[in-house]
Amino acid sequence: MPRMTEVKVPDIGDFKEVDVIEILVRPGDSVEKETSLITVESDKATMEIPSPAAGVVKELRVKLGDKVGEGSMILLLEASEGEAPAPQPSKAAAISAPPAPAAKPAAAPATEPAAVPIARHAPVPLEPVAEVPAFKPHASPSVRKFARELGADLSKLPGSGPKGRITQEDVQAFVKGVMTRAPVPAPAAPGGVPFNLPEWPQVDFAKFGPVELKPLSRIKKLSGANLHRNWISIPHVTQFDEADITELEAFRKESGAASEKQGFKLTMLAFMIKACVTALRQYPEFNASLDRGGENLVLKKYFHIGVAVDTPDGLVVPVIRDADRKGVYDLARELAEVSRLARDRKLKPGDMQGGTFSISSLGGIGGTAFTPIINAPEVAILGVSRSTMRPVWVGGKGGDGQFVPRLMLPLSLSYDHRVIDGAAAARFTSYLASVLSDIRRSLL
Ligand code: CAO
Repeated sequence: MPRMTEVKVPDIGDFKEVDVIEILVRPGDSVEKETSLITVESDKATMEIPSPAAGVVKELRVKLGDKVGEGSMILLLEASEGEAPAPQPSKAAAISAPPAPAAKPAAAPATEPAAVPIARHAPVPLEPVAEVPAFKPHASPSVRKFARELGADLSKLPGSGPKGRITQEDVQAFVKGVMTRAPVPAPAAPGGVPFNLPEWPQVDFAKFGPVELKPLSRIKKLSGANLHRNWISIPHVTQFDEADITELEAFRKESGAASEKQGFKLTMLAFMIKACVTALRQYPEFNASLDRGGENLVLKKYFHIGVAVDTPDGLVVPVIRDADRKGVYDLARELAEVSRLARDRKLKPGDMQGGTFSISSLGGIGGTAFTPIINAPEVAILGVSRSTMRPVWVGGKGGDGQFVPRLMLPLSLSYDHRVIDGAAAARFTSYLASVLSDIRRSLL
């Protein structure tokens, strides 16, 4: 039988109230005994609160910025079978916990009597702030350990956490940046200097009015670093076009009842994926990547389409695999499923890998056009904006044409100009628009 354990803040010495500055686990995470759960900070020290037992985190009872003290609930833990009930740390033990300069909580010797395992549960004080030299980067023990393991020099990292603290995401973004920089030649300015920009303005915003500090989400920090890299290292051009989807929308509405019975919507996006695959088959250089040296194009014979999903934590791009082998109902069902997983934060890293082309649809929200950023190492991304009913001049070059109401869908295709020429991009969007205007073309 699983047993629920209430994990509380142990004795934290003289401090009555400390701030929760990092939450290191999420519901559903499996933790080992001693895995750090949260980091708290007083005006003198930062410390991590380790788990008193192995198990699965069921429910978090703290959030960033909360003030906690001894006995405050941190989380509910479903202890693994065979785990002894977790004793609450005593004051004496917490006080006697040795300051641990290394990130790892002090491991108890195997011979330690079972009755006094408290030292293992005691918070692990980090370097007291007062002792930190001015130049020493500010980071928690686990972040220092993480950086050490990856060989990242903390003194080179800007911290995005409160008071400039370096977070695990900062280290990840830094390492990712270093790893991905090599294959992509940095754009050189005249004189061979990659960038020679003035320093970022340092402004004390609070001088001009009240402000509030809101930390960026983990997803935003990670995707922000990638978006920045892609934006500065790929020469983007965006081709705008529009597709007449009057018939397609009528067909979608007619066909929607069957999917609604099965609990999902037959969305326009499912048809977009289908139409994009048809266009990608016709123009294979859009379903490709540059190789590491930037001298060859790797043409992919599979069609894995990334779809940008807006979540409360930021943008994620799950990948619909083998979209060429799926019908629109299957695509619509899968889209509903990945959007749900994305919003519930349940996507796995593998669900977001292997894409060959991406679609970003803001059509459900609004706007007439935008310039999406290419999801490297892909070479193109299609932005879709809101369709509108508009008068369109139809037929009659000799004066016998007329304006008719048509449902027009705006398309914005950003492409890597190192790989794709403007003419090819215009052909791609024209062809895509023709497929959307007559979806039977995707059968051909
Ligand atoms: N024109 C007009 N209406 C549209 C439309 C379009 N191009 N696309 C969708 N709609 C309508 C839908 O029909 C739906 O209407 P009903 O509620 O009346 O049925 C409504 O807008 C909402 O659609 P949706 O957003 O739920 O579904 P979707 O399949 O269009 O999109 C998803 C799914 C996951 C892509 C979307 O929810 C999403 O997250 N979009 C944001 C992506 C994003 O942030 N991109 C930015 C990247 S660059 O920073």
